[in-house]
Amino acid sequence: MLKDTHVSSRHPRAESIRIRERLTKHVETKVLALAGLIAHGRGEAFDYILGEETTPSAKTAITTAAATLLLAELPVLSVNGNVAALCAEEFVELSKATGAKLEVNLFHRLPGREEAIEAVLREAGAEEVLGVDGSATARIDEVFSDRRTVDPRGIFVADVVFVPLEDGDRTEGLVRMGKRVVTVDLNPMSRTAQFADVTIVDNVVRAMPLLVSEAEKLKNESPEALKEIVESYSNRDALSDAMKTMLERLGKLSEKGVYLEPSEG
Ligand code: PTJ
Repeated sequence: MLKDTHVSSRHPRAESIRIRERLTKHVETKVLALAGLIAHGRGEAFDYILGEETTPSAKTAITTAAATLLLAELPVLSVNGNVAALCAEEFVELSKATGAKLEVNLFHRLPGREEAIEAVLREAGAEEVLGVDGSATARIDEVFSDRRTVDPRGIFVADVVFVPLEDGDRTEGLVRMGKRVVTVDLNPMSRTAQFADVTIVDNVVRAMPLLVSEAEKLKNESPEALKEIVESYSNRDALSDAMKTMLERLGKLSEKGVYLEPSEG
């Protein structure tokens, strides 16, 4: 396991620094692609504007995501470098709570990365990991990156796929294949956020523990009760709420040009 940061917990940005250091160290272990650092920086910028808090509409999306995974016949959680570095334990817990399979699926399939991510998942308690050891032999049509290769026992046949921090090209490909797509993305304008069926606009670090506890809470509910949750949800409204939260926060900040902590704003 990676050591935590040397920065004092009293530093005003201690948590953010701790996450950055974790990601940086995982570049060395090959779990994280270098581009993963850039992707994280983009996410951080949106999180700053959002207020670094889980919004009420993100909470609704989290409940809907849990219900969608629990209703699925063959749910699969797609794991990339960033999410393996940040929340491998929660992915394993979510997989156990919902019966979803874990599949490593990478945008940057560089030598050694699949194995490094599999090791992190196994260390976190995963018993089965798809998409590794040359098992990603199926293809998603019209996806123009390494993400097109998927495991024929996993994403290829899944009815629901959880693809946090995903690129839009494959999200579109999965939707074209008739799958329901659930994502976590701090950018409500990204193609993935726009094309997914359920978009949780939140930091994956905050969203994952909540998603695990929602799945635990809902797993004994009837299919009818779960369907009601899914049917009453509108992803368009969730995206609109996320954009409004950002706009309103920026509106307040811009009145005085002073940064407000989220609780003040
Ligand atoms: O490990 P690999 O090779 O599969 O590559 C993973 C990355 C993330 C590098 C790859 O999928 C990629 O380049 O993704 P994008 O196209 O940059 O999209 C990532 C999205 O996730 C962006 O919209 C970011 O704003 C968002 N994001 C970044 N960090 C977080 C986040 N959303 C939620 N929580 C975060 N911590």
